[in-house]
Amino acid sequence: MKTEITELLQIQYPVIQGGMAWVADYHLAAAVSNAGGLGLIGAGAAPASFVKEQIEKCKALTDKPFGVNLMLMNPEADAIAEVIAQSGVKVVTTGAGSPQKYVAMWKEAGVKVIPVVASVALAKIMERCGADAVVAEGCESGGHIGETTTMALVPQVVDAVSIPVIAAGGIGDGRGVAAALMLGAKGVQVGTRFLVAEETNIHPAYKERVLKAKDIDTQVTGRSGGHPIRSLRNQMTKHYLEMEASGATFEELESLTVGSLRKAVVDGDVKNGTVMAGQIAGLVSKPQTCEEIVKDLIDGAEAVLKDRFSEFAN
Ligand code: TUI
Repeated sequence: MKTEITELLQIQYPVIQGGMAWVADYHLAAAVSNAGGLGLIGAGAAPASFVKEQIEKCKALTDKPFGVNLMLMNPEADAIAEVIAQSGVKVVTTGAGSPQKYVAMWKEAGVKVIPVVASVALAKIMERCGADAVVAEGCESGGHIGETTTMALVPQVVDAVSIPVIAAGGIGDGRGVAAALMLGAKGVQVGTRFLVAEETNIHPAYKERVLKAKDIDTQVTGRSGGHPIRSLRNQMTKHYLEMEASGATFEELESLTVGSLRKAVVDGDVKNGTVMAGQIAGLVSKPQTCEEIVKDLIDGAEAVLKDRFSEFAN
């Protein structure tokens, strides 16, 4: 499947793995890249030295292009941005803010810059400052989200910019990939389905929660503080939402979530930790290798595009 994104990134299929904090390590990134998509190392809240190490380890596992996701609220964001520019990484994606101040440095180093945006406004700013593409991420996604759904966001971003748009949020199989292409996207970013990949090194209890999740099992905490986070419903989200409704302070709410993603991903505490996952978790029902997942996304999209076309053509 050839698109502007496969051409831009020199990859076989227009499938980008989400840069999930604590989850997306070099094993996962290399496996997705080796499967023909674009794997990402998620810098999350990690220090720059850790990210540098991950990049070197990823290079040892794959000759294909891979990228790094820089979460802009990371206290070492400046240092990580420099590591990305200096270490021969081919692609950077960013989240939870505007990467404007790093774009010139990355472009000079030959890194393709793909900011994740949740609004038309930020997409236009990113295009103006030289981004090569944007990921338009709808609020079906897990983790830190915006306000607009993928179905509404993607075509509006596609109309607003002339760089290629990658759709994210709620895409978990070939039907989602086909729908994204119909909305004008030139590629997809998939997170939740890769949570349960065999190459994903997270606690088995986290994978189990994703595999068992139903359509209505995610909740959004933190709307009151302006940093909404989507995760699977548990004791933590219940307690958080009760406290939020009763007008708890920012500090009181913070005390519930400091270190809580690590608690779920590493320790497997899926009751008190934050089990970030998107609304498509209900569709994710079996663990598979990254190769199987990428193949299913692409074969599924091609099949449904052919089928639906013949169904509606007359
Ligand atoms: O970044 C994400 N998803 C994430 S980051 C993350 S790690 C984290 N952990 C705890 C608290 C906060 C973060 C988990 N999931 N997706 C991309 C994304 N970016 N979604 C929404 C945005 C966004 C939101 C506001 C981008 C920019 C923005 O404002 C830009 C501005 O004007 O500053």
